[in-house]
Amino acid sequence: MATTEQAGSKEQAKITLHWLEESRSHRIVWLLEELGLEYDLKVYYRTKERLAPPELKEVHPLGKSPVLTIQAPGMEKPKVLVESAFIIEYLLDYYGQQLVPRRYPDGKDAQIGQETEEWTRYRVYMHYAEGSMMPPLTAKLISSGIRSAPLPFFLKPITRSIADQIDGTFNKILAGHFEYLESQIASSPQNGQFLCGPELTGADIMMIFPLDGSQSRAGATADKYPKLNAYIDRIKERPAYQKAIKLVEDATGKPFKAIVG
Ligand SMILES: N[C@@H](CCC(=O)N[C@@H](CS)C(=O)NCC(=O)O)C(=O)O
Repeated sequence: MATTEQAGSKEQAKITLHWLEESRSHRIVWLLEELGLEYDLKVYYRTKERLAPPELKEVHPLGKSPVLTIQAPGMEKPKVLVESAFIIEYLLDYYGQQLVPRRYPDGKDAQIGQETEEWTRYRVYMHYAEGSMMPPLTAKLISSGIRSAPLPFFLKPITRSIADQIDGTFNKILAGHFEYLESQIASSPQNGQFLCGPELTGADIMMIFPLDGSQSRAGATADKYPKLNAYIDRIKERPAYQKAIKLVEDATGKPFKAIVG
C-alpha cells in the first residue's frame, strides 16, 4: 500500500550518520540502536595522521565526526547536525523522551530549585562529558604521541620526561574526575544503576566515550573505582551497545575500537 508523504514527519525522516572509526560517533550508533531507529551508516576512515578524511568536510565544514543528517518529507535538503550532545538532544526531542529524566516533581512545575536530581544530573553530564572530561583525556593522547614520536635515541629521554610531566598533571586531574564519578554512581538517585538514576539516559550515552579506555590509559582501574567500572561494564553489556559494535564491525570488516590510540 502506498504511503502518503507527510511534511516534517519524523516517522518518514531519513537519517544518515557520518561515522568515523575510533571516534565519538560510536555514541550515536549506540543511541540509534537504543531507539530502534532506521538509518544509513556512512563509514569514514582516519588518515595516516589519524585525522578525519577530507570527504567529511563536504558534509560539514568542520570535518569532524559525528555528523548526522536528517531529512523529513517536504525538506529541500537535509538538516546537518554536529556536536554529539546536540545530536543526542535532537534525536531525543523527537524519538526518545524516555531517555530524558523528568524535570519537576508533581506540583512543582517551573519552580526554581525544584528540578529533580535525575534531571539536574542529566543536564550536567550532557555538558561535563565534552567540557570537563575530554580535555584531560585529550592531553594524555598528546603526551602518548610525544612519548612514541620517532626520534633519535639520544633525544628520547627528553621527550619521555616532557611526556611524564604532562601525564603527572593530567593523571591527577583525571583521578579527581574518577573519584567524583565513583561517588556519583554510589549516590545515584533511587539506588540507580546509571549516572542519573535507575534508567539509562542520554547522559550515559555522552559519558561512555570518555570512560571507555579510561581504565587502560588513565588509571581508572576496577580495584580503585569498582562502582565506576561495574557501571561501564553494565553499559557495555546492553544489547543495543553490543548491536552497535557488531554493526560497525560488519560495515568496516575490522574489530571495533572505541578510541584512537
Ligand atoms: N565536541 C565534538 C568533538 C568532535 C570531534 O572532535 N570528533 C573527532 C573524533 S572523536 C574528530 O572528528 N577528529 C578528527 C579530526 O579532527 O580530524 C563532539 O562531541 O562531537
